[in-house]
Amino acid sequence: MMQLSIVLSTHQASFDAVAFKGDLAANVAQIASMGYDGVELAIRDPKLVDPGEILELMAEHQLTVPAIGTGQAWGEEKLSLTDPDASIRQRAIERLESHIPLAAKLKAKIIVGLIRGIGGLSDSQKEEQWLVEGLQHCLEKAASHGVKIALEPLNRYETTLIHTVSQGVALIDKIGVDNMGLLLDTFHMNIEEPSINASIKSGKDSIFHFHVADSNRWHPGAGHLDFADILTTLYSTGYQGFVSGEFMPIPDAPASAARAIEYLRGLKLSASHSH
Ligand code: LER
Ligand code: MN
Repeated sequence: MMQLSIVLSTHQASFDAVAFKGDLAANVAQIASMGYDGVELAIRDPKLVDPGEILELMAEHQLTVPAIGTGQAWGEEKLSLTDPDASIRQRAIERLESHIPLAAKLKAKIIVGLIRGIGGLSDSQKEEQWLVEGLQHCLEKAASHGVKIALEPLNRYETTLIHTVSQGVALIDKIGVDNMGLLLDTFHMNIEEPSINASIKSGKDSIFHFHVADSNRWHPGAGHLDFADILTTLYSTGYQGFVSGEFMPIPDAPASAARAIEYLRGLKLSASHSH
C-alpha cells in the first residue's frame, strides 16, 4: 500500500508549490480526514514550532511525519550553505542543525533543497567546497541523533547546484556517509532528467524521500506524467518510504489534495514490482 503524505507549511510562506499553509491543527485534521498517512512539515525555523504540539497532533490523527522541509530559511531569510559570506553559511548550518532534535523525535528525514543556495558564483569549485563542508557538519551531527538528510536535486531555474540524480549520487559518493541520500521530485526530474525511470533506477540505493507533482506542478493527474510507470519503477527499487505531494493549490488546497489522493490511490501499479 502506497504511503502518502502531503507538504504542509507550519506558517504562512511565499513558496507557491505547497497546498496547505498556516493554521496547523485545522490543516492536519483535514489532511488526515482525506486519508493521507502523513504530513511533510515545511518549517522555516524550528524555534517557531512547539514540538509537543506537533507530536500530539500526529498521535491524535495517527499521522507520520516522513520528512521536514527547510527551504523557507532560504526563501524568507536567504540563509544558504554556499553564501560567500561565512557568517551566513554558518547561520545556515546552525539552522539546519536546529531541525535535528525535532526530526529525531518524529523519526523524520531533514530535507536540503534550496537552503544549499542557488550558486552561480564565478568560483564554482569554492561553492562546491562550501556545500560539501556545510553538509558534512550537518550530517555528522544528524548521525549522532540517528537522523538522515535528503538532498533534493532541483531544476536549473532554481539553483546551479545539483540538478540531477547522477550529480546527487556523485556528491553522496564524495561525502561518503550513510545518513545522506536523495529526495527525488517528479517536477524537477521532468525538467532535468533524460529519463525519469532510468534516473530513479540509477539512484536506487540512495532514495530517502519522494515528491510528486505533475508536469505543470499541479496535483498528480493534472498534467502529462505517467505516474503508474514512475511509481512502479520507484517501488521496484525496494523503496519503502513515503510518496509526498508537493504541488500548487489549484483549484484550491483541499480540492488539489483530494484529487491527488484519489488519483494516486486509483493507479494500477504493475503487480510484479509494487510492494
Ligand atoms: C522543494 O521541495 C522543491 O521542490 C523546490 O522546488 C523548492 O523551491
Ligand atoms: Mn520538491
